[in-house]
Amino acid sequence: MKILLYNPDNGITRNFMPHLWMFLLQSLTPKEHEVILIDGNAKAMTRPELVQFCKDENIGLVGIGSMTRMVARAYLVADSLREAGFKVVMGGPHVTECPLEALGKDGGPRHADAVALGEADDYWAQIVEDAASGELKETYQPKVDEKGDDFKPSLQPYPHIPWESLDLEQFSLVPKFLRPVMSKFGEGWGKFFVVPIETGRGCPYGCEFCTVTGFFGDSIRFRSNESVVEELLRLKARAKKEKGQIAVFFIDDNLAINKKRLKGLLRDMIAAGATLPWVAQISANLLADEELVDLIADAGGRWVFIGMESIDPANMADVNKNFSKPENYQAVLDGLARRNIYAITSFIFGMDNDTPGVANRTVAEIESWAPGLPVFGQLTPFPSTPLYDRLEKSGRLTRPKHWLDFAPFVMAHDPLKMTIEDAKKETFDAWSRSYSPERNFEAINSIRNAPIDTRISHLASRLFFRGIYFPQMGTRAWLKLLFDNRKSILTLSGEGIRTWRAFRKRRRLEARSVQTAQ
Ligand code: B12
Ligand code: SF4
Repeated sequence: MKILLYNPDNGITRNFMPHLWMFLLQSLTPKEHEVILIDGNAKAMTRPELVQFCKDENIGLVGIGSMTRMVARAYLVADSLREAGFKVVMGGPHVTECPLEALGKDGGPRHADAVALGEADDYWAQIVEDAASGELKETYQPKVDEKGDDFKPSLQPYPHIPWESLDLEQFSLVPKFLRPVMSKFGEGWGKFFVVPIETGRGCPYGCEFCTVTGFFGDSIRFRSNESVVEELLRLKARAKKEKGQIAVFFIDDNLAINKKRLKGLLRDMIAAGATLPWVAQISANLLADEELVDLIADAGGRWVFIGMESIDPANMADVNKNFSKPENYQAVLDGLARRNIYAITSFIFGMDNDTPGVANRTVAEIESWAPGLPVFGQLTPFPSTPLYDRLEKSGRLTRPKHWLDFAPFVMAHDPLKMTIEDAKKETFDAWSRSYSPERNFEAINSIRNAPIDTRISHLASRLFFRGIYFPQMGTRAWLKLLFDNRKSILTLSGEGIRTWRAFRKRRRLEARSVQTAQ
């Protein structure tokens, strides 16, 4: 049987990083079946095109995964496929939280033939076998222990994802026409992929707005260091072979949740030379450890994603996140910047203690820190979170099923000290001020003593990162962005070319002096 695993597009950006679940389930599929992956963020297809594709390929089962934010799109795709007679199974965080919705058992239309709840690693093969024999059941979920808790996959052993041979073409971030030229730069930039790797699952912190503790559980499971190192080495070999670059996104919710384990892993990575450039999510409270930050730098860590949420301690307490202290943020970022590591700092507006002007106050504070990539969202009640329950009980939800009429940057509940409209304006203000061409130039200038490649990567990340949240899909949007930021780009390009020429000259002289010595 041929299986299509499909991820809906997020309507904002075309390409960034593939979703791990697709590769994982592909690796866990019994060998007699063939799996095709399509990520709508990388390969845009209309619904009729997708239906035609499934007909042409004679697809026997379609698996669709989705976050809450894209679920309305996922349902539309599933509806079209089911109308054309294809069997659809849906999985991922949203359907786990709202299975009745996907199955049409909450009064709405049905979108999926089957739902896969929670972590599907241990039962995916069963779904495939049932579909192949025409006996697909309605609900699949992990086995439970005597207390009724899900058995969680141990991650040891971890499936072999064949990164060395997978077709990653749809995910390359370098446009085709630039590849021949780019492959000549440095060690080669002919292709650039960001690849998701997990080293563990679970988070015990239980922040009020987050689905992770409920979904993955509060006990943490880790892969063995050897299996992570082995996967990294395969990726590194592929990058070298293809004269391209591969960066890794460690998608663990808190890579340093067990500092001793992480230090061990980083030491093993360094010893094995498994040091690709990487980004990871780590909470601020765990980054005060100098030894850990040194190891992160030595092991290839370039960016750390930190859920800072708010600069107001009262807000942090409201969402059960006061283990993360705003007064320590500056020191943490300075410690990272000293090692040429920068942070993606994530903030949430519309929290209960926020008032109009929160964007200006927050951005002013951010601008006084080492530069990073700030991202701004709004407090969103995802289903099955403690936040959702609290707001529902207090009658504050204005759009209880906000995902069915998804509206970017429009809150689904009334904040206490501002309006929904205020929160939208604050969010836009924060984004525009933080990524204006002037601010980009200022940020790059503030790290003028850092190596040129760090500064180029910082600017490129600023230009790219905005596109995860704001539409930046077409060539026109990109050209405009490049034109607006020409001052930063020209300054760095000039310096980059001079450095490259000096490097080539040095190499030629070295080669000549070796020849003379012989
Ligand atoms: C990496 C990541 C991202 C990446 C992008 C996704 C990518 N390309 O991988 C980035 C950083 C861009 C991102 C952004 C956002 N993210 Co995010 N992200 C994650 C993260 C950390 C890891 C995802 C992952 O790969 N997990 C590991 C895999 C193995 O788990 P999984 O995806 O759940 O898959 C398993 C099962 O769910 C199941 N499964 C999944 N799909 C399917 C499909 C089928 C058919 C089947 C059978 C089974 C199945 O099988 C898998 C194996 O067990 C998760 C948290 C987490 N730990 O999962 C949050 C998470 C998915 N993100 C979340 C959110 C809210 C966001 C944002 C909206 C945040 C914001 N406020 O801006 C943005 C959206 C931006 C956008 N425009 O899309 C929430 C989603 C909650 C929800 N109910 O939807 C999560 C759960 C984190 C949280 N704090 O709650 N994210
Ligand atoms: S926000 Fe981060 S730290 Fe808090 S529960 Fe979620 S994953 Fe854990």
